[in-house]
Amino acid sequence: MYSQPGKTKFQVDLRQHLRDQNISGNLVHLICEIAEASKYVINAVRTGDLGVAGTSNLYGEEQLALDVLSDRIMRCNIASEEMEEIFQVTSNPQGMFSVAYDPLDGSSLVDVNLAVGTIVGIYQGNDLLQPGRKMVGSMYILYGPRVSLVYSVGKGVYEFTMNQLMEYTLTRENIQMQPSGDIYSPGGLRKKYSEGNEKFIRYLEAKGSKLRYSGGFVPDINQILMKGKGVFMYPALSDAANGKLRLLFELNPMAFLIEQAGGMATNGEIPILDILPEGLDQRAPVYIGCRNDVEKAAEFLNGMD
Ligand code: FDP
Repeated sequence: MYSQPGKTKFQVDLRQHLRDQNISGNLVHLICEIAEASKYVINAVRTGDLGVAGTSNLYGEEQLALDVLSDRIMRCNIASEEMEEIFQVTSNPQGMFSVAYDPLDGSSLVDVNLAVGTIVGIYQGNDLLQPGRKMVGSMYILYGPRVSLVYSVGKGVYEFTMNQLMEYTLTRENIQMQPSGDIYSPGGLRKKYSEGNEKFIRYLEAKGSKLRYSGGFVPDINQILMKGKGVFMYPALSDAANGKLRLLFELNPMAFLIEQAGGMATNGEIPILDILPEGLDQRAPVYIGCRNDVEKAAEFLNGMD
């Protein structure tokens, strides 16, 4: 399919690639719609006003104007952490999807001109309160010096990069993680870490891992995934038993991608993708990245090391 005359594999566009994946036309359509929305989001990020909108989301967080704007752009048909209702895509009764998305994760970083992203999890049917393993696909879009879209529908992980015509073209296929790595991204205040977490950090430092933390979940995960090595953690803190990151809108989509790439994601006890969510706003501690590093984290947490 990539050998058509005049086309190198780097010129394969997202729609064409998706059509070759043997997935439903509705899912192709949905992913392409989200990709389309991201073009308006990056335009807003690049040119937008940085003022505060003065509204707050379900969790009492103040939204920046860009969050609101990005949410409006993505909202059509989709459920979001910025909104109370669950929206579903109902393109036809046989092909109904529910979508959980974070339109502009790490939006406070826009103020200091660091990378941000959109995170998306896609479920068949109208129920979002299912373990992440039930997702039919997930993706993120990273708004950095370049815009990239990384997705999986359970058939490997692919990266597309936006070209000068604002089209997404294939840049990496079947992305795979190494068994262990030498990068670590630790979220949260270290003085609030448990002893197990503290030991895990000391273990990573002793084995020569470098600290790489931007404070944006999408760029931090993207670095680990594209380099194929490293571990990101946002553990339970002494004053936040479930850490900070949200299961539906942040952790599940990333766990789906990382598992597809041969990595692992756990809350320290069970895989992130096996957690049964009780509410849309549920949070969980997370250790995600190279398999051996994530396993090691669980060992330290459970006092086995
Ligand atoms: P932000 O608060 O800037 O929106 O969940 C949001 C998030 O950023 C993630 O993108 C990021 O990984 C994490 O929070 C950073 O939290 P800390 O500042 O506590 O490390």
